[in-house]
Amino acid sequence: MQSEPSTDFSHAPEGFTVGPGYGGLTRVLVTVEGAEAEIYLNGATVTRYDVGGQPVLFCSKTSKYEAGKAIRGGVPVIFPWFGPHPTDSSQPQHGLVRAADWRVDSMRRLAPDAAELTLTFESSEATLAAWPFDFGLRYTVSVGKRLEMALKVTNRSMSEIEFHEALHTYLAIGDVHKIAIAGLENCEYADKVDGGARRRLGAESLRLKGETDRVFVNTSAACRLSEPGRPDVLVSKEGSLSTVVWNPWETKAEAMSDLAGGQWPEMVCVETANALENVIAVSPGASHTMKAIIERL
Ligand code: TA6
Repeated sequence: MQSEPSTDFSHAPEGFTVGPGYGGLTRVLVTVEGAEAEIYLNGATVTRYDVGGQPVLFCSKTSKYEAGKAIRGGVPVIFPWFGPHPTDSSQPQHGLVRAADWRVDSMRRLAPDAAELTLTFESSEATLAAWPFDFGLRYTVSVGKRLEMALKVTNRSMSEIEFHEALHTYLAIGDVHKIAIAGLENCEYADKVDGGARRRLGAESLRLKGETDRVFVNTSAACRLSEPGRPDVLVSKEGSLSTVVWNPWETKAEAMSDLAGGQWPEMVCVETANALENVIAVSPGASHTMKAIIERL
């Protein structure tokens, strides 16, 4: 059963401002000492996380902000399938919730430099028509010196559920040609730029030299993103065995109306995920939590 949506935000704790953002979509602005974040209820998308006034996340200047449309950038939430639906091409790419309307469960000020927003999403007739299982999602976004995002999936159906998921994190960078990503050395990956061919990264950090779309499997390692002249960013995780690295490069990016305009070198996705063989199975009544932690070092 869906509870009534929280729509009265007049008593939001200090540091939270709820109101219309781009496109009139409801946006929660969270401001704490040293950091600020914006979260849209459309898709529960964290679109901005700044530390000391500097953006850690990338969000496209040409993103759509429309109910029911995915926001291009920040951290879209992907569940219960990753990428195209495995058997039904009429289903939306990347699952059912990244453009859905989420609800505010709670807003908590924990300390002068820390605050926490929890959003929820429940299965409905619409989701059951696409994926025949009852579920509840609880998504907690903690804003402070680190950005922590925890997605808890509870199985409310009578049988086991299996799913994929991702926190499709777009990181802000200066130039994709100059970055290195450490942490995936010797990991196996599916190369989606080459039909999903299985490969293994060598003993070196990952450097991007062209379109990159790799699903690294069986890895719980943190990734450290570095670029000359900028502070490193650490992406660590819990409850996740896949890490996806994506940049569409010029030709594909310029063909995407919500990413065009030469912005593609300023982003790289390092995604905390469970994809491919890292499927998650949850018994009736049980839950699984996946957490991504983003920290500028
Ligand atoms: O996570 C990488 C990926 O699955 C790519 O294959 C890619 O096309 C991307 O996500 C973006 O997908 P979207 O549906 O947002 O255009």
